[in-house]
Amino acid sequence: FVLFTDLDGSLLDGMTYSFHAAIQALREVRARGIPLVLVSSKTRAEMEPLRARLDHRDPFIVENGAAVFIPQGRFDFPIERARKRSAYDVIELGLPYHMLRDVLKQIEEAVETPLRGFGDLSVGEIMRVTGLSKTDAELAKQREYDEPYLVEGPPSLVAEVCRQIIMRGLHWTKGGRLFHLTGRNDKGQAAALLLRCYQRQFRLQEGPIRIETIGIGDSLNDAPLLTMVDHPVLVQRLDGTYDPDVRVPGMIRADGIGPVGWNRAVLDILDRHS
Ligand code: 2M8
Ligand code: MG
Ligand code: MG
Repeated sequence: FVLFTDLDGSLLDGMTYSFHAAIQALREVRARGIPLVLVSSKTRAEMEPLRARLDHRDPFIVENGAAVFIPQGRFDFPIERARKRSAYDVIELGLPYHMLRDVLKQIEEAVETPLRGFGDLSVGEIMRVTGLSKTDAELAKQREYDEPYLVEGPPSLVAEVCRQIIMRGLHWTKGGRLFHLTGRNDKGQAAALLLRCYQRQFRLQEGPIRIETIGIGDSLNDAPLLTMVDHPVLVQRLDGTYDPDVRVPGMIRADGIGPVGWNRAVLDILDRHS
Protein backbone atom coordinates (compact mmCIF):
# COMPACT_ATOMS: atom_id res chain seq x y z
CA PHE A 1 0.00 0.00 0.00
CA VAL A 2 0.76 3.67 -0.35
CA LEU A 3 -1.65 5.96 1.54
CA PHE A 4 -2.29 9.48 0.18
CA THR A 5 -4.23 11.79 2.47
CA ASP A 6 -5.65 15.28 2.59
CA LEU A 7 -5.07 17.15 5.86
CA ASP A 8 -7.74 19.75 6.77
CA GLY A 9 -11.08 18.06 7.44
CA SER A 10 -9.59 14.60 6.72
CA LEU A 11 -6.58 13.57 8.82
CA LEU A 12 -6.93 16.83 10.79
CA ASP A 13 -10.16 17.89 12.46
CA GLY A 14 -11.76 20.80 10.58
CA MET A 15 -12.08 22.95 13.72
CA THR A 16 -9.16 22.07 15.99
CA TYR A 17 -6.69 20.89 13.31
CA SER A 18 -5.85 17.89 15.55
CA PHE A 19 -5.07 14.36 14.30
CA HIS A 20 -5.79 12.89 17.70
CA ALA A 21 -8.86 10.86 16.61
CA ALA A 22 -6.77 9.05 13.97
CA ILE A 23 -3.90 7.95 16.24
CA GLN A 24 -4.83 4.26 16.23
CA ALA A 25 -4.86 3.98 12.44
CA LEU A 26 -1.72 6.13 12.16
CA ARG A 27 0.08 3.64 14.44
CA GLU A 28 -1.11 0.71 12.34
CA VAL A 29 0.03 2.42 9.12
CA ARG A 30 3.44 2.99 10.64
CA ALA A 31 3.68 -0.56 12.06
CA ARG A 32 3.05 -1.96 8.58
CA GLY A 33 5.65 0.32 7.00
CA ILE A 34 3.05 1.90 4.69
CA PRO A 35 4.23 5.22 3.21
CA LEU A 36 1.91 8.06 4.30
CA VAL A 37 1.91 10.87 1.75
CA LEU A 38 0.39 14.17 2.92
CA VAL A 39 -1.46 15.92 0.06
CA SER A 40 -2.74 19.33 1.11
CA SER A 41 -3.71 22.87 0.16
CA LYS A 42 -1.34 23.94 2.87
CA THR A 43 1.99 25.66 2.29
CA ARG A 44 5.39 24.07 2.89
CA ALA A 45 5.75 26.46 5.83
CA GLU A 46 2.57 25.04 7.42
CA MET A 47 3.38 21.42 6.68
CA GLU A 48 6.87 21.29 8.18
CA PRO A 49 5.85 21.85 11.84
CA LEU A 50 2.94 19.42 11.38
CA ARG A 51 5.34 16.79 10.00
CA ALA A 52 7.49 17.25 13.09
CA ARG A 53 4.44 16.62 15.33
CA LEU A 54 3.54 13.51 13.30
CA ASP A 55 7.18 12.38 13.18
CA HIS A 56 6.57 12.20 9.44
CA ARG A 57 9.46 11.24 7.12
CA ASP A 58 7.63 10.45 3.87
CA PRO A 59 7.22 12.75 0.87
CA PHE A 60 4.50 15.42 0.88
CA ILE A 61 2.58 17.46 -1.66
CA VAL A 62 1.85 21.14 -1.04
CA GLU A 63 -0.64 23.77 -2.28
CA ASN A 64 -3.09 21.56 -4.17
CA GLY A 65 -0.61 19.48 -6.13
CA ALA A 66 1.72 22.37 -6.98
CA ALA A 67 4.92 20.80 -5.67
CA VAL A 68 6.10 17.37 -4.52
CA PHE A 69 8.66 17.43 -1.70
CA ILE A 70 10.79 14.28 -1.48
CA PRO A 71 13.24 14.00 1.42
CA GLN A 72 16.69 13.56 -0.16
CA GLY A 73 17.80 9.94 -0.33
CA ARG A 74 14.23 8.61 0.03
CA PHE A 75 14.46 6.76 -3.29
CA ASP A 76 17.46 4.80 -4.62
CA PHE A 77 17.52 6.71 -7.91
CA PRO A 78 17.84 10.35 -8.91
CA ILE A 79 14.51 12.17 -9.16
CA GLU A 80 13.91 13.56 -12.64
CA ARG A 81 12.91 17.20 -13.04
CA ALA A 82 13.66 17.87 -9.37
CA ARG A 83 15.55 20.79 -7.95
CA LYS A 84 17.33 20.62 -4.61
CA ARG A 85 15.93 22.73 -1.84
CA SER A 86 17.30 22.33 1.71
CA ALA A 87 16.80 18.65 2.59
CA TYR A 88 14.44 17.89 -0.32
CA ASP A 89 14.23 17.13 -4.00
CA VAL A 90 11.31 19.26 -5.17
CA ILE A 91 9.28 18.68 -8.32
CA GLU A 92 7.31 21.79 -9.22
CA LEU A 93 4.07 21.52 -11.17
CA GLY A 94 2.45 24.80 -10.13
CA LEU A 95 2.76 28.42 -11.24
CA PRO A 96 4.61 31.03 -9.20
CA TYR A 97 2.34 32.76 -6.70
CA HIS A 98 2.92 36.28 -8.07
CA MET A 99 1.40 35.21 -11.40
CA LEU A 100 -1.76 33.99 -9.65
CA ARG A 101 -1.96 37.25 -7.73
CA ASP A 102 -1.80 39.18 -11.02
CA VAL A 103 -4.56 37.04 -12.52
CA LEU A 104 -6.76 37.51 -9.44
CA LYS A 105 -6.46 41.29 -9.85
CA GLN A 106 -7.30 41.05 -13.59
CA ILE A 107 -10.40 39.01 -12.78
CA GLU A 108 -11.39 41.45 -10.06
CA GLU A 109 -11.42 44.19 -12.72
CA ALA A 110 -13.29 41.99 -15.20
CA VAL A 111 -16.10 41.17 -12.75
CA GLU A 112 -16.08 44.66 -11.19
CA THR A 113 -16.28 43.20 -7.67
CA PRO A 114 -13.55 42.95 -5.05
CA LEU A 115 -12.15 39.43 -4.66
CA ARG A 116 -10.11 38.87 -1.57
CA GLY A 117 -7.23 36.41 -1.65
CA PHE A 118 -4.86 35.48 1.18
CA GLY A 119 -2.52 38.11 -0.29
CA ASP A 120 -5.17 40.78 0.49
CA LEU A 121 -6.14 39.48 3.93
CA SER A 122 -4.38 40.36 7.18
CA VAL A 123 -3.23 37.60 9.54
CA GLY A 124 -6.20 38.49 11.79
CA GLU A 125 -8.66 38.09 8.90
CA ILE A 126 -7.15 34.71 7.95
CA MET A 127 -7.49 33.63 11.59
CA ARG A 128 -11.19 34.58 11.52
CA VAL A 129 -11.91 32.84 8.21
CA THR A 130 -10.04 29.61 8.99
CA GLY A 131 -9.91 29.32 12.79
CA LEU A 132 -6.12 28.95 12.57
CA SER A 133 -3.91 30.26 15.39
CA LYS A 134 -1.86 33.42 14.76
CA THR A 135 1.32 31.41 14.13
CA ASP A 136 -0.44 29.02 11.75
CA ALA A 137 -2.19 31.87 9.91
CA GLU A 138 1.21 33.48 9.35
CA LEU A 139 2.52 30.20 7.92
CA ALA A 140 -0.60 29.83 5.72
CA LYS A 141 0.13 33.28 4.25
CA GLN A 142 3.58 32.11 3.03
CA ARG A 143 2.18 30.95 -0.30
CA GLU A 144 4.27 29.87 -3.27
CA TYR A 145 1.81 28.42 -5.81
CA ASP A 146 -1.87 28.62 -4.80
CA GLU A 147 -4.11 31.55 -3.88
CA PRO A 148 -7.09 30.85 -1.61
CA TYR A 149 -9.82 33.44 -2.23
CA LEU A 150 -13.25 34.51 -1.04
CA VAL A 151 -16.12 35.49 -3.33
CA GLU A 152 -18.78 37.53 -1.57
CA GLY A 153 -21.83 37.59 -3.81
CA PRO A 154 -24.52 35.55 -5.57
CA PRO A 155 -23.90 32.14 -7.22
CA SER A 156 -23.83 33.92 -10.60
CA LEU A 157 -20.75 35.88 -9.47
CA VAL A 158 -19.08 32.71 -8.19
CA ALA A 159 -19.72 31.05 -11.57
CA GLU A 160 -18.42 34.08 -13.48
CA VAL A 161 -15.17 34.10 -11.48
CA CYS A 162 -14.71 30.38 -12.27
CA ARG A 163 -15.34 31.10 -15.97
CA GLN A 164 -12.80 33.92 -15.97
CA ILE A 165 -10.22 31.57 -14.41
CA ILE A 166 -10.79 28.81 -16.99
CA MET A 167 -10.68 31.38 -19.83
CA ARG A 168 -7.17 32.31 -18.70
CA GLY A 169 -6.05 28.66 -18.83
CA LEU A 170 -5.85 28.27 -15.06
CA HIS A 171 -7.70 26.06 -12.56
CA TRP A 172 -10.03 26.77 -9.69
CA THR A 173 -11.01 24.34 -6.96
CA LYS A 174 -12.57 24.35 -3.53
CA GLY A 175 -11.30 23.19 -0.14
CA GLY A 176 -13.34 22.88 3.06
CA ARG A 177 -13.95 26.63 3.33
CA LEU A 178 -12.23 28.46 0.49
CA PHE A 179 -11.91 28.63 -3.26
CA HIS A 180 -8.40 28.23 -4.65
CA LEU A 181 -6.81 29.67 -7.79
CA THR A 182 -4.01 27.46 -9.14
CA GLY A 183 -2.06 26.61 -12.26
CA ARG A 184 -3.05 23.53 -14.25
CA ASN A 185 -2.00 21.27 -11.40
CA ASP A 186 -4.11 19.15 -9.06
CA LYS A 187 -3.62 16.72 -6.19
CA GLY A 188 -4.17 13.69 -8.46
CA GLN A 189 -1.41 14.51 -10.98
CA ALA A 190 1.09 15.18 -8.22
CA ALA A 191 0.18 11.95 -6.41
CA ALA A 192 0.41 9.95 -9.69
CA LEU A 193 3.91 11.30 -10.29
CA LEU A 194 5.00 10.26 -6.80
CA LEU A 195 3.33 6.86 -7.17
CA ARG A 196 5.55 6.21 -10.22
CA CYS A 197 8.58 6.80 -7.97
CA TYR A 198 7.27 4.22 -5.49
CA GLN A 199 6.62 1.74 -8.32
CA ARG A 200 10.15 2.20 -9.57
CA GLN A 201 11.56 1.80 -6.08
CA PHE A 202 9.62 -1.45 -5.47
CA ARG A 203 10.79 -2.81 -8.84
CA LEU A 204 14.39 -2.09 -7.88
CA GLN A 205 13.98 -3.82 -4.53
CA GLU A 206 11.90 -6.92 -5.10
CA GLY A 207 10.78 -7.25 -8.69
CA PRO A 208 7.46 -6.23 -10.21
CA ILE A 209 4.64 -6.02 -7.71
CA ARG A 210 1.48 -4.00 -7.81
CA ILE A 211 1.15 -1.26 -5.23
CA GLU A 212 -2.36 -0.72 -3.90
CA THR A 213 -3.26 2.87 -3.19
CA ILE A 214 -5.60 4.47 -0.66
CA GLY A 215 -6.69 8.11 -1.02
CA ILE A 216 -8.63 10.05 1.63
CA GLY A 217 -10.28 13.46 1.34
CA ASP A 218 -13.30 15.57 2.24
CA SER A 219 -13.72 18.23 -0.48
CA LEU A 220 -13.77 19.01 -4.20
CA ASN A 221 -10.00 19.63 -4.30
CA ASP A 222 -9.54 15.96 -3.29
CA ALA A 223 -11.62 14.56 -6.19
CA PRO A 224 -8.62 14.22 -8.60
CA LEU A 225 -6.73 12.36 -5.86
CA LEU A 226 -9.64 10.02 -5.11
CA THR A 227 -10.01 9.32 -8.84
CA MET A 228 -6.45 7.96 -9.21
CA VAL A 229 -6.38 5.53 -6.24
CA ASP A 230 -7.63 1.94 -5.78
CA HIS A 231 -9.43 2.71 -2.49
CA PRO A 232 -10.99 6.23 -2.58
CA VAL A 233 -12.37 7.34 0.81
CA LEU A 234 -14.57 10.39 1.44
CA VAL A 235 -14.94 11.42 5.09
CA GLN A 236 -17.84 13.39 6.57
CA ARG A 237 -17.67 17.16 6.91
CA LEU A 238 -18.14 18.95 10.25
CA ASP A 239 -21.94 18.93 9.82
CA GLY A 240 -21.97 15.15 9.22
CA THR A 241 -22.69 15.40 5.47
CA TYR A 242 -20.52 14.30 2.54
CA ASP A 243 -19.43 16.94 0.02
CA PRO A 244 -21.96 16.47 -2.82
CA ASP A 245 -19.41 17.77 -5.37
CA VAL A 246 -17.21 14.71 -4.86
CA ARG A 247 -18.48 11.84 -6.99
CA VAL A 248 -15.88 9.18 -7.66
CA PRO A 249 -16.78 5.65 -8.82
CA GLY A 250 -16.22 3.03 -6.13
CA MET A 251 -15.82 5.67 -3.43
CA ILE A 252 -16.12 4.51 0.19
CA ARG A 253 -18.14 6.90 2.39
CA ALA A 254 -16.33 6.71 5.72
CA ASP A 255 -18.47 6.51 8.82
CA GLY A 256 -17.29 9.53 10.78
CA ILE A 257 -16.35 13.19 10.60
CA GLY A 258 -12.77 14.02 9.52
CA PRO A 259 -10.16 12.06 11.48
CA VAL A 260 -12.83 9.83 13.09
CA GLY A 261 -13.88 8.57 9.64
CA TRP A 262 -10.21 8.45 8.58
CA ASN A 263 -9.38 6.20 11.52
CA ARG A 264 -12.26 3.78 10.86
CA ALA A 265 -11.80 3.60 7.10
CA VAL A 266 -8.05 2.95 7.28
CA LEU A 267 -8.40 0.26 9.97
CA ASP A 268 -11.18 -1.38 7.90
CA ILE A 269 -9.17 -1.45 4.66
CA LEU A 270 -6.02 -2.74 6.40
CA ASP A 271 -8.06 -5.39 8.26
CA ARG A 272 -9.48 -6.70 5.01
CA HIS A 273 -5.97 -6.98 3.57
CA SER A 274 -4.15 -8.71 6.42
C1 2M8 B 1 -6.95 26.72 3.23
O1 2M8 B 1 -7.24 25.42 2.80
C2 2M8 B 1 -8.46 24.78 3.24
C3 2M8 B 1 -8.30 23.31 2.84
O2 2M8 B 1 -9.44 22.60 2.87
C4 2M8 B 1 -9.69 25.39 2.57
O3 2M8 B 1 -9.66 25.67 1.38
O4 2M8 B 1 -10.68 25.58 3.28
C5 2M8 B 1 -5.47 26.98 2.89
O5 2M8 B 1 -5.27 28.31 2.80
C6 2M8 B 1 -4.50 26.40 3.88
O6 2M8 B 1 -3.21 26.94 3.65
C7 2M8 B 1 -4.94 26.67 5.31
O7 2M8 B 1 -4.12 25.95 6.20
C8 2M8 B 1 -6.37 26.22 5.49
C9 2M8 B 1 -6.88 26.44 6.90
O8 2M8 B 1 -8.20 26.02 7.01
O9 2M8 B 1 -7.21 26.95 4.59
MG1 MG C 1 -9.75 18.99 3.20
MG1 MG D 1 -6.70 20.29 1.71
